[in-house]
This record gives sequence, C-alpha cells and structure tokens, in this order.
Amino acid sequence: MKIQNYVTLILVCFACFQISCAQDSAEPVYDVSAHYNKQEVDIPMRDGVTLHTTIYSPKDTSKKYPMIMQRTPYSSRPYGEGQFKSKIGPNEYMMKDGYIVVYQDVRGRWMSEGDYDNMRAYIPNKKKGQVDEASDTYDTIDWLVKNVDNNNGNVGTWGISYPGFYATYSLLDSHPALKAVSPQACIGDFFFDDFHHNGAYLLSYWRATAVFGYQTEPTTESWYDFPQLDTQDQYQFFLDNGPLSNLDEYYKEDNEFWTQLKEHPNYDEFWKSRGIIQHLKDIKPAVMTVGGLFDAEDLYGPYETYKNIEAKSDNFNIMVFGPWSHGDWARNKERQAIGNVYFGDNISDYYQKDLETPFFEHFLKNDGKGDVNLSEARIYDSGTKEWKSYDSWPPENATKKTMYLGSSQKLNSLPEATQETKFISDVNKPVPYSEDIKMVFTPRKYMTDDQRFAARRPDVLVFETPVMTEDMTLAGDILAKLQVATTGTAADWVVKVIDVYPADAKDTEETQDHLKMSNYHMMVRSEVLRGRFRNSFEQPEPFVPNQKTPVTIKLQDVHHTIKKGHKLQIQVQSTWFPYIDLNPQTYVDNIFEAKASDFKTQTHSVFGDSAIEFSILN
Ligand code: PG9
Repeated sequence: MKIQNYVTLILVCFACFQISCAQDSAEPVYDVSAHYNKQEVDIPMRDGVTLHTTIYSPKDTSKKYPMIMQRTPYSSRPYGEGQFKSKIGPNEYMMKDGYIVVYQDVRGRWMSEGDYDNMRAYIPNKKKGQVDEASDTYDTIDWLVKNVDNNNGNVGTWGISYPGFYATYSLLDSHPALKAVSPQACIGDFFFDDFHHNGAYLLSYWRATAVFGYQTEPTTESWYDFPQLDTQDQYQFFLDNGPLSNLDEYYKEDNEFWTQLKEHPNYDEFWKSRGIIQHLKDIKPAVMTVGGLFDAEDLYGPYETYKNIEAKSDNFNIMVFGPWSHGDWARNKERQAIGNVYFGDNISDYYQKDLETPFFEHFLKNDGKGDVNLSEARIYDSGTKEWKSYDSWPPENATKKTMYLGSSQKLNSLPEATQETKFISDVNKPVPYSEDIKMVFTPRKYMTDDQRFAARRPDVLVFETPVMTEDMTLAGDILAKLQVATTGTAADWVVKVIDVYPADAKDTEETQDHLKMSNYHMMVRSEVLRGRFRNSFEQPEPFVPNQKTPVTIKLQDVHHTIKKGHKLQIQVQSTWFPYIDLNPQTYVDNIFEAKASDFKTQTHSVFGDSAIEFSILN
C-alpha cells in the first residue's frame, strides 16, 4: 500500500475516533422505548367510525400523568408493535418530564376509517348522527380519560399547521377534561392561509394538492403520488404550462381537492363554512397560540386565532410569535436563521423550555393553580433581534403613521394625488417571487429573502424613506390603501415591506455566496390581493379600464424595528410568480378556466395618494 494511502487510512481512522469521542461526550440519545410503553387502539366515534390512536405511556407508574394529544392528517406512525417515534410530545423537556402522549389519525386519513374532508366544516348544535372534528375530539378524549391507565384526568392538545387546526378545533364544544390547548401555525381559513391569499391562488402549493386530494381505506402506506415533472425549475415549468387548465393532465377527477379548488374560485360557502375563526367564542380551556413571524404557510391563522379568542372569550389566552419560518420552534437549531437572515442562538430551545413547557405544566400538572409567569404577548423584534413582552397585542401604545407612495421613489408624509407611476405588467415575464431555482412542496424561505432582484425590475415600483436617523418600531398590522388603475379589467396587487440594511452590514455564515448583506433588502412582510376581490371576497368585480380605483390590502402583523442607519422601503408589483398563479389581467369569471388568449400584458398605474398605514411604537 502506497505511503499516501497509509496516511489517508490513518486520517480516516482518526476522524472516526474523533466522531465517536464526540458522540460519547454528547448527551446519550433519549430512547423513547426505554421510558414509554406504546399501545395502538381504534377508538369508536359516535357514528361508529373508528379512529386509529397511538398512546405512549410512561413506564414509571408511581405517579399519574396528564395526556397531551395531537390529531393529525400526516400519520401517527410508526405503526406496529415495538415501533416507536424517536421523539414524542411538543418538546423534549416535556417528553423527559413524563406525559401520556397521544397521536391520532384524523377521520379518513392513514389508519383511521371514514371519509376525509379538507378543513371539515364545524357543525354547531349537531343533530344525532352528525359528526365533525369537534365531536371526534370530544369522543376521543372521553374514551382516553375513561380507559387509559394512570392518567390524571387532564388533557391538552397541540399541533403545528394542519395539526394546529385540529388543536384549535378541540376548543369547540370542548370536553371538560380539556384544560390546555396550543394551536401552532394553525390554519384558520384556506382562503387566507396556505392555498390562497386574499383570493389569489397559491400556485406554489400545487404539488401539495396530491397529499389532500385522494380518499383512502385505512392504510399504513401513503396512497398518493406527486406529479412527475421533468424539471426542477418551477418558474419555467408553470410559465411554459400556461393556463391552469393545462394542469388537469396531472390531477384527474379523482383528486377531489383539485376539483374543489377549481370549482370555488371565490369566497363562497364551500370555503366560508370551513373557516374555523368564526367559531372561536366562549372558549374555556387555556390557549397559547404560537406563530412564526416569517411563516410562509400559515400566518393569518395564528394571528386571527389569538385575536378572536381574546375578543370573544375570557379564558387564559396568550400568544408567542418568534423569528421563525413554518414550525421552526419545534426544531432545535442552535443558530436560528431564515435564509440569509440570522436572528440569534437557541431561540427555539428558550421557547420550548421557558414558554411551552411551563404553559402545559401549569394547566395539566398543577391544575392551573398559582401564578404562571407567561406574558399576554411574547414576540420577537425581528429588527433589534430581541424578545419583547406586551400586555396586549397589538400594543396599547402603538399608533398609526401613514406614508404615501410619492414621486421619484419616495415614501412621503403627504399625498400627491396627481402623481401617477406607471409600469408594464407583462404576462410573459412575470416578477419571480424568489431567485431560487427549485420545485417546492410549499413556499418557505422567501419571507426574509433579499428583494434587490425585484427592486431593479421596471415592473416593480419602489418607494423608500431616507436613511433613518432613529429607530422606528413597527408593531401590529400594516394597511396598504392603494389608488391604482389598469388598462385591463383584472389585476393582482402585491405590497412588500422591506428593511434596507446599511452598506456596512456584515455577512454571517448564513449569507448566500451570490450576495452580500451590505445594502440587503430584507423582506419583512408581504401580501397580495386579487383585485377582483377589492370590495368583496364573495362578489368579485372587474376593473373599469383606466379608472382610478381604491384597493386596500391588509398585511399581517409585524414586530420589526427599522434601525437607525437603515431605510424603510415599499415595493408594489402585480405579478409574483409562481408563488401565486398568473392573473390574465382581463376579467374572466374563473381564472382556473381561463384560456391562453385571455392573458394580456397591461399597463398599470399607482397614484401618489396611495397610503401605507403602519402601526408604530412611540
Ligand atoms: N398548513 C400546511 C399545509 C396544508 C396543506 C397543504 C400543504 C401544507 C401544513 O399543514 O403544513
């Protein structure tokens, strides 16, 4: 063997030795099967359908434990004797402290019987035989409390995203044993979360339609296939695909959800009945709603869940919003970053240890007695990169500050009604929503991405303040009251709020190779409104060509300080592809049925009395 090979061999052995030492010195991996027993039961619901439920119970039976449950459409696997999850419960602190942890496949999914229904509509005052997710949860909790050994009679629910929706659902007609619920990144309404934003269809979610479109008999194996595409360039694929109807070749009539999406382009009874926010009143259990300030999937849901419970119930109700993308708070990354933006260390660990665990411990192990040191609103400032607590959200001392989209790309303190900025909205070259070239299941990281690539396009209007001479903290929602016109009869309107970093901003280890943080245009918040819904989500209407028209867009709450030395920038555009589908820019009743000839390049205008109303902290 050549001397070089001996050297390589020694280096490889040394590296393996180092790794093994590192592992020895690191904390041993927690073995769930050493501390918990697992049982799987099929619990009968009031209509006879059984729901497959997996129960992890601490082996230590010297004390009683509360039960904490997650109901999910994503499977409670692994199934089968001796098959254990590697981690159970909301976080490892609770797992090690000891809870009875329950996972349930919701009706019609995986090993549970019945038919699935996306965002199944809640039925108030159910008649005999009627069921929904509230009755399924009630019947499940009732069975658990009566049949699971060693439980202390208290139950909690939690879940992230779709499981977060089912956690929220557990609050309706709640079982008396249900004492604490944490809806996290919880879907509130599919017309404003996930698949649509203010009526615009999220084309970036198209591949996810496979997961939720097909019914199944009880199964331990996934039953749906993703469309096989011959490219990873999502922008090009959808641009080449043309009208949405061309996507029918991938999803046939058996994909119920694709059919439902196409048949319900407006906010009709189909979507309205499935929204859960409307039912959040007279809530009894304690609720801690959790969201990510940069959650690309569900932002409407957690904010509206917290705010509506706060307004219509007098239970213990708090919120936590951190510098997280979808579900980040459940992952233990030491450096918390989203894309190029680094926010700090061990942020999720802090949340799990000092917020989530105390919440459930207080209400499930201590019966809610004594003080619990949790703020009404615990929210991260994504500008100063520090946690803040408030007695209410939005903060009581937040006031409105209005700026106008003026001439020469300025954000002005006064309107210029006659000022008109025009741009050509070319349906053959829509504005990308991201510089990334990839095929996504759902969008994720774009929420903090650098927006210079867009700012330098002629079809993206830019308005900005001078360099800030002092910090300005945005705290609450942002209302874009646009005054617009179009040569066409239909248009989408996108507003982006951007923090422009100074030229001397430093790179971090997260900074992508192709850019620098110097002059970084950090997206802080963005939103779209499909212009046909400007006056009503139920009754869409065309634009009158060349007529100045008000279009108001509510952007979800932020908590972000534009620091001294930075600039606040607003971008306005009309395409955002393929995050959302392409608007034909000529009015058709249903864009899912638009023909190629309907798609026309138009000239749009934004007037100088367009106002952006910020909520700022004094
Ligand atoms: N809300 C997320 C989602 C729903 C439906 C399709 C794709 C994503 C989630 O449950 O993660």
